[in-house]
Order: sequence, then structure tokens, then C-alpha cells
Amino acid sequence: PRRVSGTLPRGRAGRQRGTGFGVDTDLDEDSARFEPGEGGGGFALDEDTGVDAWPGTEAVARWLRATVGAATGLPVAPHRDGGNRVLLRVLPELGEEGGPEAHRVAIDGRVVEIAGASAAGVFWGAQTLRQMMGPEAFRRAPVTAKRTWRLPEVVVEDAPRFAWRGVLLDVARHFLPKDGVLRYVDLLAAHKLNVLHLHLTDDQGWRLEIRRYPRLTEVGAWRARTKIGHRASPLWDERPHGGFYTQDDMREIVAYAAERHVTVVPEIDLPGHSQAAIAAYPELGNTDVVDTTALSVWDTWGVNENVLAPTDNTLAFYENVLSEVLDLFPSPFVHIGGDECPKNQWKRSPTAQARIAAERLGDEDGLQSWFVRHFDRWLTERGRRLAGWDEILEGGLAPGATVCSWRGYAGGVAAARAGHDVIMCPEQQVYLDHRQDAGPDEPVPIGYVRTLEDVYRFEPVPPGLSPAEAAHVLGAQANIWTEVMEDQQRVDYQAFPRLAAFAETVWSSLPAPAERDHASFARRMTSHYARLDALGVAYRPPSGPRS
Ligand code: TNX
Repeated sequence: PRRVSGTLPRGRAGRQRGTGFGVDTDLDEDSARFEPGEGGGGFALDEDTGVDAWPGTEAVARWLRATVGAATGLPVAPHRDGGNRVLLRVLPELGEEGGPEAHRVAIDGRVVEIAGASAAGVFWGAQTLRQMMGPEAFRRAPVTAKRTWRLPEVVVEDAPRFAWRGVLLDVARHFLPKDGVLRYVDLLAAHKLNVLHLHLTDDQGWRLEIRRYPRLTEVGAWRARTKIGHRASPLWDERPHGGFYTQDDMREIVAYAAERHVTVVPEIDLPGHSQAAIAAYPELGNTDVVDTTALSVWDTWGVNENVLAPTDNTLAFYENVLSEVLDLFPSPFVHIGGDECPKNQWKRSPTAQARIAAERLGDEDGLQSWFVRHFDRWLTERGRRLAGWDEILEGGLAPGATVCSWRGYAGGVAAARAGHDVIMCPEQQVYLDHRQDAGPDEPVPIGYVRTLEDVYRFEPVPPGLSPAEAAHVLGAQANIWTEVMEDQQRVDYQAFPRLAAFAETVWSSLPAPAERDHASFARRMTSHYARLDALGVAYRPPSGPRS
């Protein structure tokens, strides 16, 4: 069998090319690239094929059965003597070069061996196996006409470029019910993405049950109406909106994601983007300058003046919230937001000014930094790491903070130079709420255009960083803010196909942006659209909006 590496699109006939989320393993149109092995016919996956799951890979076997089993109608059951087999095993030495997610899929006439440096590597290898089976393997309903699925004799070796391959889902602006979140976990995993950053709180909604503070969801999870379109629109839909995850829901989401090697990173946004919390508990706001009892959950988009008051009560409240968050989320990282916090109320508030003087914070930026440092210490003492948006650089970065650089690369570069870890998510390239085309029929009422090609040109490590600084770039994230996405259908439309391009930029070691092979990517997308169809994803068609 041939040996191929799935890290780069090479574009030469006869060689297999990598995609961002595995290797290009389409049997239908690219079968010429697979040379039959010595045994001749390759591997026949049929009703006698069993799964031989070595210790640590049991969840991968369950996943194979639930996906490939459902699509093929084959048992995909534990291996018994007689049939051929899919062997799953952890082989730590595979990680010496490629790290813990490295894996190898080796197929001959008798065995499909999926070996990974860790269970995560085995899982990504199993995803590659499903890709190799063709689009029908992504269906829910079984293909009944086909009893034997042929796989070529091949060796695929692969490993991701970055450890953090993330997607932010904003479930605060529009609530996505639990099953929709589970579905997104599956979609992330199908693209070998491994971080789901859940934006759980904002001015327009609080989405997580906190037992100690029931009004956060009784009041904070509901709004009376929603602004149609983006900031400039003068129209509201006059339709109530809301919802939240119970703690049991969230445990289920986290466990489901963990089985798919996706880490759920929670975000509790502070001290800005907090009007829903203030509407529920008015004492959290700047009561000495505004009547916070008159506030309700916000029904408009943009940057909100109603921010948290810098009091001991606020700190204690959020410590209690975060204690419950830590119980639910094993993630090493907890995101505390820190973005877009206007300082006008603090400028007018005697309480805030007294805090600035007492703590020698200098100015309001120092006060914002005081909030972040407090929770950085608090999280560090509990064995977690704080992540925040790049505004947390203002007024001085907290010692343990990791920066999510969204206003371009500059914040991330400054943080990396200062020895902090960084997640790159520049809005100019990987904000999936931005429209995909300038055309008048695009259904998304946002001005900025970020095309599929723009996303494919995304490079997480900007030029000019030394190797040591570049090592602080843990990876990147595509952010799906949902102001203009009221349901799953709209989220699908905005997320896909761009998320496939993003996945490639974080998995593969692509050439420099100017040298990327868009034609090759477009060709490979042709077969990927068929997979997305089988998965039921309402992506934006390549020919433009369905109108
Ligand atoms: C800025 S990105 C925000 C979000 C909005 C987004 C819309 C960031 C940290 N803050 O609150 O949803 O722009 O693109």
C-alpha cells in the first residue's frame, strides 16, 4: 500500500491531497489516486465486519456504530472470529512527531487499522474512515441497496497543526436548543474541530441555569422582542424570544462533546455585555448613576452602556456563578469575556471612582483590568486558566490570561510578545456572522463581506513573530455571533461552507495565504457538499442564495 500524508494539498496527479479535516479520501471521483494493494480488491466492509476496540477506544467504537452503522445498515458490532475487522488502538509512540492527536489509518485486504497517539487521534482517524466511505456514510437513514462498502488499500498518516481548533457559538443572542448544540458538536467533530466556545451570557440573554441565582434565567433568559437586522435597523419583530440550558442539559452537552474529543469552553461575559444579568439582579449595575431596576433584557444590538458596578457584591456574585460553572465544565479554560465595556457609567459613578482611588488603578481602563485580574487569580487558584477578548490588554494584562484576538491580529501579537497564549479569531477573516457575498440577495443583513476564499486565506500565525512567540498561538477560532441568526437554519447557512475552509486552515500546514490553491480546495469542496447534504446541513449553495 502507498503511504500518504494528509497535511498539505499538493495538487499533483497521483498523489493524495490533504484537506483541513483529514485527507482527501473520496472514492467516487478521485478513485484513480488509490492504487489497489497487493491483495487486489481492497477491504470489503460488510455485515461480517467487526470492530476490535482495544482499551481506551471503546467510545470510538460506539461512535462508529452510531454513525457508519446507521448509514450503512450494517451491524458494525464487536468483532468475532470469521469476519474481517476494523482495529482501533492507542499507540502512544505515534505522538512523538505529530503530538497526541496524530494517527494512522492503514487498510489492507483483512484489516482497517486505526491507530492514534491518544483516543483523540483514533477518533480523528475514524472520521477519516467515514470520509473515505463517501458521502452516503454521512446519512442518517440506512442505504439499503448497498451491502458491501469497498475501501482502498492505503496508509494515511495525519496530525493537526494546531491544538485549539475552535468555533464560538453565540447562544445568548439567539438561543439554540440543546439538540441543536449536540448537532453542532457532531458537525465540528466531522471537520476535526475540537473546541466549542459557548457564549452563554450577553445583554440579550443569560442561557445557563445557576442554582444560587434563579432570576438569571427566570428573568435574564427572556426578552419581549428582537431587533430585526443589525445596528441601524429601525424595526423589531415584536416576538418574545428566550430559553436556557438547565445544569443537566449542560452536563449532557459537555459529556457528548467529550466523547467526540470536543472541549466545551464556557464564556460568562463581564464586566460589559451584562444587561441580562443586571435586569435579573439590578444591584449588579451602577445604581448610583442609573435606575437599574428599570432595565429589562436588551432587545437591541451593539455596545451597551449598562455595565457591572465594581463592588465587592459583584465580585462575590460572579465568584458564586463561576463556582457552578467550574462544576459543570471540566475545560482547562474559562472565558470571562472582557470585550466592549464602555466606561461612561464608571466615569460618573462615585462608587467606581472610589474604587479606582482606593486600589490605585489610575483610570477606568485600570478598573476593567482590576475585574479581570480578580478572576484570573480566582480561576488560577482553582487550577483553571482565564481566557478573554483582546480588550483585556487595556489597563494591563492579567498574569495568567490567554487572549482571544478578535479586532485583527494586533492584540494577539502583543499578547504573544508578552509571553501569553493566544487564540486568533480576527473578525476580518473568521467572523461567520459577516455576509458571504456582496450580492443583494444575500439574506444576512450585515455589511461586511467575508467570502469562502477569504476564510481559506486565513493564516493563524501572522508574519513577524519569532518561533518562540509563534508557539504561543495555540490555534484559532471561527466565531458565529447570532444577532441575525434566529434559528439553526440560519446558523447552518452562515457557518457552511466557510467552516470547512476554516477547518482546513487550522488542521493543515497550508502554504502562505497568497500561494494557496483555491482551485484544488473548490474541487474537494464538490465532494464535501455531498457530505453536507447527507448530514442535512443547510449551507449556502456555491451558486448563491436559494432566494
Ligand atoms: C463584536 S467579538 C462582539 C460581539 C458581536 C460581534 C458581531 C466580540 C468580542 N464582541 O458582541 O456579536 O462583534 O460581529
